Amino acid sequence: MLQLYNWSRFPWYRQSVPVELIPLPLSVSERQGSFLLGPTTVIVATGPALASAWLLHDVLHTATGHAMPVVPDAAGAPAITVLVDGETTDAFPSTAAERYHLAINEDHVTIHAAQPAGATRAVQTVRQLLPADALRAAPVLTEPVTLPCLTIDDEPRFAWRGLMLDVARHFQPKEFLLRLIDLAALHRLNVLHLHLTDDQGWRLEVPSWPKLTQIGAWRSETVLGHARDQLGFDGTPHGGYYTIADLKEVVAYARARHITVVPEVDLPGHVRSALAAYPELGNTGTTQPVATTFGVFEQILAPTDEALRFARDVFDVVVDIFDSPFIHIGGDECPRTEWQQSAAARARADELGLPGVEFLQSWFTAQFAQHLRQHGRRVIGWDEILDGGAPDDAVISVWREFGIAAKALAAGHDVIVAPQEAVYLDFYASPGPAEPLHIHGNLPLETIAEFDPVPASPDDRTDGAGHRAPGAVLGVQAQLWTEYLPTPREVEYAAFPRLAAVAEMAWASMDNRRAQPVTERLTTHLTRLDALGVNYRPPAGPHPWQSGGTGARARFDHR
Ligand code: TNX
Repeated sequence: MLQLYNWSRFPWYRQSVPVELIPLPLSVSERQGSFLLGPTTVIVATGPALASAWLLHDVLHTATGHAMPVVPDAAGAPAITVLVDGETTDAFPSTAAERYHLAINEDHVTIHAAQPAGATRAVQTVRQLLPADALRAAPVLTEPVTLPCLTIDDEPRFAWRGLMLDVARHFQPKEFLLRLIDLAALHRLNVLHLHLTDDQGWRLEVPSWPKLTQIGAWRSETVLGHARDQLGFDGTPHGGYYTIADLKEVVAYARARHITVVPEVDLPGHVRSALAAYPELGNTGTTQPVATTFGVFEQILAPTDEALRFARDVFDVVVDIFDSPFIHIGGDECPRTEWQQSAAARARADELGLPGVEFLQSWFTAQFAQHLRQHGRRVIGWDEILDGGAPDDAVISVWREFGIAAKALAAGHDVIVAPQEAVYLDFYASPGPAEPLHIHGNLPLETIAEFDPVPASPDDRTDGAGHRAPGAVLGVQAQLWTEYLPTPREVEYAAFPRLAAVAEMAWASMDNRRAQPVTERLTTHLTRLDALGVNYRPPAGPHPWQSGGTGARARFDHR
């Protein structure tokens, strides 16, 4: 029977397959019938709709092989009309800017959005409504390609829907950043946060401080297996950096998809790569190489005018490259040991009238924030910047635990919810013995699927900071730290499909998520990832012979 009738060859068969969109739109109503993407189809757009229309053109041309020109008037041809009311009025981050309406009828498709960002989100929804094989890099479908008739009205729950990639621990090629932007766009994410500097490598060209990349972008070798196992070193140099032109290209590529690239320069800790290049910026006057192992190091910036000048020079380059209204200054894991041991640091703290050296990080943060404010930008810091007090306008990336979100909100700070227990994709995806080497932890997709990123009582004033109005949850962000994810292959394995569940958390309402759990809607999505060649982790777990990382986890009994 199945051999006689291959139903999947008939377009009308596909219409009866329920659409499985990730993330779930706000509302979907499906109808019978389909719109044919044929050789005479045109895309109608003018003015502020043109950029999204051309994006759609590229998607559909690749999917079908038909040219589908972008024209001002359909002139009777079957048409996809992209209508955008005007230019952007609600600057990022704004959910209103991302609203869209998509209506697919048998004779006509309409995308309508008030602002350009909304129309680009609709294009990504159209991508998911195509058969999965239409996502391949060239047309392979032999049957006519159709879109199912339906109406979607959509708007995200959160304005900040991010993915952080650590390109410092392991340098990731520029081409991979572009691919990741495409994959993020497919999931209607809108932030790529690049962790550009850390102890193990400096990845940002700064012309006035050339040794940052000449020396700081390279390490002699890398620890084998997990750092805590002390298995020795690989003896292989590792490194790389992005030129200013590379990063401008990444920003422009992202901007065309209404994705904001948020740069992070991690200060005043996590700076071994900078200190290897310019030891005079440190507290001890000794030269240490770029770190070859992973963890938290004591070497940090000295609280000097020279260190401030360094930071300002770096941030001046950063604001020239990146159009993000937010600049991440790191601020995590900054031990005070060196400041405590340094007479100069203690003297500086006294001179500044600080109660102790532990307040020097607060002072650094305030200086960075002030400088960036002059450039019209706001700082973001990891939640440690709250210790000793953070500038009022600083946004807090909550990472150590979700509970910190409520405190940061109560103190008046806007918050990005990024806690280890819910969105650290560098954690193990299961406790199974065949998982490739990861950093630690256990974060199954099911946990992500259930997590609600809004604290129960955000204005519960726990720390006496009652004089300010509570901050807002800007949104959610997944983290991909790359200590144990050396190449794009391992990064994709850690990211997918868990990132789909993060995207759903960031976009969809809790009601929709509960009614149609993402865990039950992955099958079609995985065929999309297959078509795109994504090295995702199979939901049933890794093949027992697979060694997807830097070594099979099974060899090391750390779960
Ligand atoms: C903590 S998250 C760090 C990173 C590590 C990560 C590993 C954060 C702000 N700091 O330096 O890569 O844990 O999960």
